[in-house]
Amino acid sequence: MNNEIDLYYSATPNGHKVLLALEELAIPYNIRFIDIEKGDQFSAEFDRISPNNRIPAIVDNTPLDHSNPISVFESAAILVYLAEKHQKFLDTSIRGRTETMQWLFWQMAGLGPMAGQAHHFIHYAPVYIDYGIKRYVAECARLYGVLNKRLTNREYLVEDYSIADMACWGWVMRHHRHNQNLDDFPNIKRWYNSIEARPAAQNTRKIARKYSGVSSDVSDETREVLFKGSSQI
Ligand SMILES: N[C@@H](CCC(=O)N[C@@H](CS)C(=O)NCC(=O)O)C(=O)O
Repeated sequence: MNNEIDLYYSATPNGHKVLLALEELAIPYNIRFIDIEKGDQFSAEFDRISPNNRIPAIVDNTPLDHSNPISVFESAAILVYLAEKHQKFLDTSIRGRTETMQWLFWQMAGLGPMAGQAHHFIHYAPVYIDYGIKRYVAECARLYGVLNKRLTNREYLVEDYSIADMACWGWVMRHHRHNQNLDDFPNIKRWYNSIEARPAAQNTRKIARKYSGVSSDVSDETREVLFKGSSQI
C-alpha cells in the first residue's frame, strides 16, 4: 500500500531520528529496509533517492503541491521537510526557528559526526588505534558538556519539544557506544529520560529492535561494504 511516506531506514542513529519524527507526527508510513551491511545503499534504485548512498531518506507520496512524489535525503533536511509540511515541532517565529535550526545544525555538524567517528574507532576499526579513540571520545565528552549546559533549567533544547531534540536523541541513544556516561551529564539524563518516556520514542525503539543487526562483532565482509578503501590498513 502507498502510505504518505516511504522511509528508507536502517536501525542507526540517523535512521532513528526520522523514525521518531514519523511516530511523533502519527502519519502513515512504510519502512523500506536498507541493509547497509549488505550494500543495499548502493543499489541503483536507492541511489536515485539518496545520491550520497546513506540512510535515511524519504519519499513523500502526497506532497503539498499535489504533484509527483518528492524524495528527500539527509536526516536534518527530512526533519525540516516533515515539520514544515505538518507545521509541528519547528517553531515558526524568527527567534524560535533560528534557535531550533542552530541546535539541529549543531547535531548534524558536531555531535553526529564525532560520535560516528568514536563508534568507528571503538567498534569497527580493523586495528586498535588509541589516538583515534581518545580523540573522538574526548570530543564527544566536550559536545555532551555543551548539550548539558544548554539543558540547564530547560526542558528541551528550545522552548517546546522540537526536531532538534529528536535529532540529538537519536545519537544520545547510543551514548554507551561512544563511551559516555549520562551520570556525568545530569541535565542530558533528565532530558533523555523525558523523551524516552514518550509513546513515540517507545514505539521507535520497538520498531528499531526489529531491524537492528549491526553488532560490535563486525565481519571483514561488512567492513568491506561499509568502509571500502579504508578497510585495509
Ligand atoms: N549526514 C547524513 C549521514 C547519513 C549516514 O551516515 N548514514 C549512515 C547510517 S547512520 C549510513 O547510511 N551508512 C552506510 C554506509 O556508510 O555505507 C544524515 O544525517 O542523513
